[in-house]
This record gives sequence, structure tokens and C-alpha cells, in this order.
Amino acid sequence: MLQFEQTFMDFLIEHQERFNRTYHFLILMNSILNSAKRIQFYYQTGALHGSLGLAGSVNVQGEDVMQMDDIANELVKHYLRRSGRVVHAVSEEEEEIIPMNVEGGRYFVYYDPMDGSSNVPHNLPIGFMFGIAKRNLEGPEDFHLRAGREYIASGMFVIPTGTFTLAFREAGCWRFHIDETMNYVKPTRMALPEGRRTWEISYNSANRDYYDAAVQKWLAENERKYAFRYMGSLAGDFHRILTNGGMFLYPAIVNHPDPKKNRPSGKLRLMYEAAVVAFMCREAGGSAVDERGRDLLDVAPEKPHQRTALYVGSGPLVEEIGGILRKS
Ligand code: AHM
Ligand code: MG
Repeated sequence: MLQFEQTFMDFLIEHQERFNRTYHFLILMNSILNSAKRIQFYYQTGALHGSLGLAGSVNVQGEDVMQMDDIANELVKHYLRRSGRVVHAVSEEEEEIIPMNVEGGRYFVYYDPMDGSSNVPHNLPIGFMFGIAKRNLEGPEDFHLRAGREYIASGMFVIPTGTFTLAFREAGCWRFHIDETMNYVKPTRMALPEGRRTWEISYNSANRDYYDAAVQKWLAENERKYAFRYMGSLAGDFHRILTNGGMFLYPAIVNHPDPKKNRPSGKLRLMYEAAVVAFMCREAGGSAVDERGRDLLDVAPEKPHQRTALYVGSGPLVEEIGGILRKS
């Protein structure tokens, strides 16, 4: 007896029809899927073709750009533009906002085509992460940099692992797995587990002495209650938290002995990293805050590449640390 798993596209068609939606979003998602499959392919075969090295240029955040980042960025731009549905995009790899179908487009897409760049030379998990907001269809469009709360969807592909997680506003967070025909199949609704038995804490422990004193104190008192896991790729680390519960944190660095190494605004980017996972987490029953203990989804970006600290995961942990941050 042949068994057929539901594909992502079948799932999405049903979803759009159930909620009486247009097919524009489907066309947009098709372009995102096409990009992800191509990135998956290049990443899997990159080592064979010698393209895992550094490209030698520097991106807008001053970090090394790898060939893979460039390839992934070009792929995503190509497919987004071709969809005809995107007004403009923000990419981690480009300083300027990228205009696309400025007149007729419907969506804004904020993306990081290859997040977790330190994993690239090792072919270890990286993420293609994106947030989607919708143009104001009635009346003039007055702004394009939206807070996470205004996203209509956000998602991430963990590459080359082959998982895709997508959250819809008020319609849940879903995970799919790539099959042998490169289709994402088998929708599973994600819900953070309430029981603490599986919870994990995930952060770069090399930085712990440089966090705010209140964050250090909380870690010292609480972290041993949970397993510690860190792979240095937000998509991979958050993927685990979504399944097992717990908290991923990338706090501000404020106590570094070399003041030049402080990062009072955090490291991660708000629009295409932090808000993307915060949105997914909310749809899975969790929450996220920034260094001031504000709900991360309420933080309105002032510039496309704005950074933020991030605490994301199971509600009770995020609320506890959020309360401490609001007081400190
Ligand atoms: P990138 O955009 O340069 O790849 O940096 C983002 C990554 C995240 O995926 C990850 O959570 C974090 O940076 C890891 O940083 P660190 O190496 O400081 O632990
Ligand atoms: Mg990144």
C-alpha cells in the first residue's frame, strides 16, 4: 500500500482556502521554497565543489562573507523578485533595502539567507530565516520596517538537516521535513512542552562573565536545572528549544574587560533573526524579550540591520528573566 505524506504546498493550499485567503502568499512561499531547496543543494555539495571558503569581502556588519552567503543571497533575491509579490526585501547581506516590485508587490520580506556563518566551513547546520509583513493595501504605505507583532508569518529552514518551520499569525507554528524528492512534508504542529524535564538552556558560555550582573546571577542560580546545548547557529539552537522547551539567550555584552568588545545592543539582528524566532515561539506557546525585558515582538526597528539582545523560549523562563531585566 503506497503512503503519501502531505506536502507543504498541499498544506498551505488548504490553509489559505480554510481562511479564505488569496493565493498571493502561496506564490511568495513557492519562491521561498525554491530558494531554500537551492541553498540546500549548494550547501550539501559545496565541499565537493570547493566553495566553502571565504570570499574575501566584508559584509555590512563587518564580518567575513563566505562564498556560500553570497550564493544564498543571490538565490533568494532571484526567486523573491521573480514571484512578483515582494515590494522590497531586507537581507543581512546587503546594506540597502532591496527594491523589487515596488508598485504592485504585496509583501515585505526580511531575511538572512545563511545564518550561523561559523558553521559554514564545517558543513554543519545553518539557517535560512525570514519574516514576512504585508503592505498596507488600503491607503498610503507610510513605513516598511515592521515590528515582529506585525509580521504575518515567519520561518526558518535548518540546512542541510532538511527541516522547515513556519509560523502563521494566530494559526500556529508548523514543522516539515524534506523528503527524497526535495519536498517538505509531514506537517507537525509545534507546541513548547510544559513539563520541565526536557528543557534546555542555550547560550554562548564563553561570554557569561560579560553579561549584566543580574543575568549572570540568574544563570548561576538556574542553569544547572536544565541541560545545556549550544551549536552556535540560531536556527539549530532554536530548533531544539521549540521541541524540547527551555530558553535560548544571546544577552547584551556589557562587562567585557576590553570595552571595544562590548555589545550593549546585543549581537543578533532584530528583523531577520530575533523577531523571526520570537514570532515562531509565540505561535508555539512561548515568548521572547529583549535586554530591557520588553516583549521582543513590540520592538519597532529604526533601521533594517538593528541589533538586539534576545531571550526566547518557554514562557515561565522568559517571564522570569524579563521581570529581572525590567528591574535592572
Ligand atoms: P551570523 O549572522 O554572523 O551568522 O551570526 C548570527 C549567529 C547566530 O546564528 C548564532 O546564534 C550566533 O550568531 C552565535 O554567535 P557566537 O558565535 O557569538 O556564539
Ligand atoms: Mg545572521
